[in-house]
Amino acid sequence: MKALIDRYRDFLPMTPSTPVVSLGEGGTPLVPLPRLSERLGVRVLAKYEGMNPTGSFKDRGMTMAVSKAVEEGATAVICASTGNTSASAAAYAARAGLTVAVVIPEGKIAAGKLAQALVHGARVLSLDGSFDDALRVVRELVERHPISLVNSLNEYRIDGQRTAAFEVCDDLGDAPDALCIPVGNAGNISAYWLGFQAYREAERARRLPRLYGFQAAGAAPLVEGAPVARPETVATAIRIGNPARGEQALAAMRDSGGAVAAVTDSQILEAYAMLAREEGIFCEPASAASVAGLILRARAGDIAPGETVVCVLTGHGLKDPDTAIVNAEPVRRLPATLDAVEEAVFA
Ligand code: AN7
Repeated sequence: MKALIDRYRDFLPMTPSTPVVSLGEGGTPLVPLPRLSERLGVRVLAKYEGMNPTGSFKDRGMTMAVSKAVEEGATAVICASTGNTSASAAAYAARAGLTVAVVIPEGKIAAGKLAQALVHGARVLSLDGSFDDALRVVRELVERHPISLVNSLNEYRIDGQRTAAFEVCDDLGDAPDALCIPVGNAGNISAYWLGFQAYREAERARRLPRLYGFQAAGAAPLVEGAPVARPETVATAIRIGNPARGEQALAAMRDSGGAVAAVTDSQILEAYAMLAREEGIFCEPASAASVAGLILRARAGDIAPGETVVCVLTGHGLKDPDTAIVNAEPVRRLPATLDAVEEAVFA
């Protein structure tokens, strides 16, 4: 295992005394999507971030943030989270021997993510409020106590998450024409943009991609131009009404020649089911917003025929088994007889 930090050490703010807290993150596959590519007349690839150790892209930033927290002498870390950050923080804190508390919005975190935070021994605090309320509280708390905040406000998180852009360029030999990505708190899209820029400056890529960010229609503050007080979407990972890095993300999209747009829950679930059934890829609903968004962009003529587009599938489908089951055909119950099974299989 080569730690992500060691693979891209030249691009990261490591010192000789920074410990490497790693679970084997990064190195995720760039999977071609042949059926979708054919349908859209575009070369589409998925950056399958669900293949990270805790099942989401958060591990790229968490390996950096927790390594730096240890270097700086922290004994505890905390985050607000819609689920994936808490799962990742819990795992990396366990690995480093740190105490961890995670603050989540009541009832709105997917079952797999909650299980992860609990199994790794995090103190899980569920607030009667939204993610935005949780983030506000933890930001105030870390002002008062020597505890390290590992939300994407933490610059080390962003430093680490830039490595996804490096990997995309390394795999393709250059940056793609466009990158489609879900946007919640807007850290990841900001990190990709910084990553693509750093790689071009280092002459490891020749060009920059257009960045297209997608929010869920019920939680689309960057599209509406104002915070959303009560965000709602089936894509609970991006159920965020006041993104901390909203301005930075808008600038990235604008400067890259891309744009931000909203996708409805039904468009998200359609893309989610299509990826699973036609491409064999199980991602969580928030991740499918990137593909739902690409379909909109391609139909609007924003993607030229033959262009190479990378969709970031930010988290694994197993994170949210309830959404998978509720939106699929029901399981058929049968008596334990050959006749019944034969009839059901071949019907
Ligand atoms: C699967 O875990 O904000 O725009 O607290 O879990 O960088 O926030 C998760 C975000 C996309 C959005 N896809 O990324 C959290 C959290 C998945 C996510 C996003 C998240 P950002």
